[in-house]
Amino acid sequence: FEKGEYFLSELLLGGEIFKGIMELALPMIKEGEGKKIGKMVLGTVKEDIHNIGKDIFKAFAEAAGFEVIDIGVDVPVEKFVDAVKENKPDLVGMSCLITAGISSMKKTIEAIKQAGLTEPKIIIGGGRVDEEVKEFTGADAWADDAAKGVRLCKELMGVEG
Ligand code: B12
Repeated sequence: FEKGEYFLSELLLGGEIFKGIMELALPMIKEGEGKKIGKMVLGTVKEDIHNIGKDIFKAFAEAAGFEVIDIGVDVPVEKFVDAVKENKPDLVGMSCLITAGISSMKKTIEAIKQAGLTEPKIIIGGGRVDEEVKEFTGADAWADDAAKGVRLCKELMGVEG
């Protein structure tokens, strides 16, 4: 879409098709799986409504054996904190594609820590994240692609493979 080789509408439709395929494929991928390797609360941060990348990462994480509690897009700080309190996840995943979302991530991470919820490791992802944003926000890891994100989640959990 940025090089003009395909259009936004095709990306959006592609995202919907991917979602539909994963609904059919995930139960088959998960067949015969052992126990879950970890639990993750995942959402796109406040100010940001992009969901395509989050949903792709979620599908990759579920296929790898994570239980993912998806709390949606434009997620306020308090909703993240409440979801962490309620679900006691091993990991918190935050997706961010717009610059305004960077300060949302920082505020959310600070609020989670201030609430005494220091157990879960925090991974940020999406087009607007890099090492500098990781340092600024206080996250434990960052990834701008889903496969790398899942690898890092396993590393953060101390899981092999
Ligand atoms: C599609 C799109 C939209 C769609 C969103 C549809 C939807 N349902 O998500 C629509 C048209 C609605 C939209 C709206 C807007 N958009 Co928009 N959008 C895009 C676009 C073209 C593609 C994003 C996308 O889906 N990429 C494909 C996915 C698969 O990639 P991804 O998100 O990076 O995800 C991958 C990885 O990052 C990773 N990942 C993602 N999340 C996570 C989370 C974790 C934890 C991990 C580990 C990994 C991970 O896994 C994914 C697969 O590998 C980008 C351009 C770009 N270059 O990104 C602009 C872009 C993000 N949008 C932009 C803007 C400005 C907006 C608007 C503000 C426009 C406006 N003025 O209204 C609004 C947003 C309003 C808001 N408050 O959020 C800007 C942001 C600029 C900035 N620096 O802030 C961009 C960069 C376009 C640009 N070049 O200006 N947008």
